[in-house]
Amino acid sequence: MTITTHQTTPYAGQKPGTSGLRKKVRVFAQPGYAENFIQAVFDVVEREAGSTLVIGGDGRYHNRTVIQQAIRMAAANGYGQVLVGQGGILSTPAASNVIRRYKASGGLILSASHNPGGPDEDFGIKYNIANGGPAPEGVTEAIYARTQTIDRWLAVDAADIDLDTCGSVDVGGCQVSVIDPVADYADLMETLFDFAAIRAAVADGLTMAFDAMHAVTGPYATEILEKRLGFAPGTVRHGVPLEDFGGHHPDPNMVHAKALFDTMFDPDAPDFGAASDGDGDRNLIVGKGRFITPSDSLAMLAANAHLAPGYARGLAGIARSMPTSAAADRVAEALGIPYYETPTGWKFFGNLLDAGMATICGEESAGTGSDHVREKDGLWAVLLWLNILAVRKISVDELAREHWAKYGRNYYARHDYEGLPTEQADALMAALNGKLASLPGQSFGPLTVATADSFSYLDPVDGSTSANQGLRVLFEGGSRIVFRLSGTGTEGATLRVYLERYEPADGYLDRDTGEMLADLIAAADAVAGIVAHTGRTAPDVIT
Ligand code: VG1
Ligand code: CO
Repeated sequence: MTITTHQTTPYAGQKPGTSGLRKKVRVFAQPGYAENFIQAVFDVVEREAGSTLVIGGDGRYHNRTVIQQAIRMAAANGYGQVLVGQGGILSTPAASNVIRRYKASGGLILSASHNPGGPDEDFGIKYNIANGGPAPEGVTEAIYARTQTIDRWLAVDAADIDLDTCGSVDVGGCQVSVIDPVADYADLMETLFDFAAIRAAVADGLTMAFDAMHAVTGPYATEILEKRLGFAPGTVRHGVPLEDFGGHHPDPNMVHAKALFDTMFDPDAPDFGAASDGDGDRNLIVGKGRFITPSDSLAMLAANAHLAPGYARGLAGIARSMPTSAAADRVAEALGIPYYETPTGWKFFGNLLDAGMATICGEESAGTGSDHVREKDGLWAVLLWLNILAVRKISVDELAREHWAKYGRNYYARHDYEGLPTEQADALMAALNGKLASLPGQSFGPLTVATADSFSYLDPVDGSTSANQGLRVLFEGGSRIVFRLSGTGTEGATLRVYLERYEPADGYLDRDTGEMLADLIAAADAVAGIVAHTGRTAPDVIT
C-alpha cells in the first residue's frame, strides 16, 4: 500500500500539560493539527520495528475521526500491530492495562478527561509509554520540541476501518485488531478484589449508585457492578457514553455530580455512591450522608488495602501528589512504610511504581490507583472500597469516623478560580513567589507562617528534577495553603488554591469543612491578593 508524505508546517503551542495535549475541538480539527502531534510522537518515541500500538479514547466528539487517522499513520510509521478498543473506547486505566498485557511499545489515549466534550468543547491526546503510564516529562518535552520543527506526516492511503466490530484487518501491512475494551480490565479487577465477598454483601442487601456521567466507565461499570457483582439493574446511572457527556462536565465532584450527592444525602440513599470522570481514571466516593474527600479516600484505602486479595501482602509505600492532604502520610507512618510527595500529575508516580517503592498512589483531584496499572483508576478505587466495606461490614460513615479517631482529620478543600486572564494569574503567582522568603514568622489572623517555598521534586529513581510545581505556605500546627495554576485547561488560566487543616485525634473531628477552613480561606486572600489581582471575590468551584 502506498505511504503518502503530507507536507506540513508547525502549529504553535502543542505542549503537553499535566496530562497530554488538550485544546478545543476546533483547534484539533484544523488541517494537520492532530496529525502533526501524532507524527511528532511517532518521530521521537523509542520502539522496535513492528511494535504494537494501543489506541483508545473516552468516546468524546472527534474521537473516531482521530482514531481512523492515527491508524493510517501508525501503519505508515512502521507499527506492526494496532490494538484499538471497540467503538474507539478504552478507559485510561484499561488502556494502561492493554499496553502492559500485550507488551505494546505504547499507546495513544484520546481524551480531555474531566473537561467537557462536543463540537465547541475539548479534545485531547496523550501518549503512554511501554510501562502503561503517561510519558514522563523528558518524553513530552521531546515531543513538544519535535512539533516545533515538524515538516511532514506520514499515512497509508487506506479507508476507515469498522471500529464497531471486534476482529482484525490489515491496514497497509499493519494488523489492526478491534478488541473488547472491557473484558481484560474486568478480569484484572477479579484478580485484585474479593468478588465473592462483595457478591455476598450485595445478596445481604448492600446497595449502591454509580454515576458514569455519560462517559467511558458506563460499559465497565455495568459489566463489573451489575453483571459480575450482582448489583441491581439501574445501579449504573448515565451508563451510555455520549459524545458530549449529555452536555455536562464529566468531572466527579460535588458540583458536576450534584445529582449523585442529592441521592446520597437523601434519607432513602443507598449504602454507597460513586462516580467517575470522562476517561475513567478518577473516582468520587460518597457514603450515605458522608462525602469522603479524595485525600481521605487515599488514606482510608491504604489503611485497609490488606483486606483485598491483591494487597494482602501489604504495601511497599504510599505516594501522593504535593497538594494532596497529608492524611495518607499518617497511615504510612503507622504502617512503617515510606511515603513520597510528587508533583501534580500521574506521570510522576510511574518511576516509584516501576521500582516497587510505592504500591498505592493518589491525588486530591479524585485520582487513586496502584501498581496494577500505571494510571489512576476510578473503578479500581470503587471496588477497593466495596471490598473493604464487604469484609468489614461497616458503613462509609463508620469507617471514616473510626479512621479520624485513630489518625486525626485533615480538613481539606480546593478552591478553583477558572477562566482568568493568563496575565492576571501569572502576575498573582509571580508576586507570591517573590515574597515567599519574607513570609515565615508573619501572621494571618490566628495563623503564623512556618515555612513557604516553591515546590521542586527530585525523582528518587532517575534523579531528574521538576521545579516550579506549586507555591506552598505552611503554617505552624500543620495547616497549609498551596497555590498552583492548572495544566489541563483550554481557555485562560485556572488558579487552584488548596486548603488543609489538621485536627489531631483528640481534636474537632466532626465539624463543617467550610467553618474549619475559614481562617485559611481568609489567609489565602491575604497572602496572595486573589481579589486584588483577579477581582474575584469567590471561587467558581469548590471541591
Ligand atoms: C488536574 C488535576 C491533577 C490530575 C490532572 C489530570 O490537573 O489537578 O491532579 O492529574 O488534572 O487528571 P491540573 O493541572 O488541571 O491541576 V485527568 O482525570 O483530567 O486526566
Ligand atoms: Co481523567
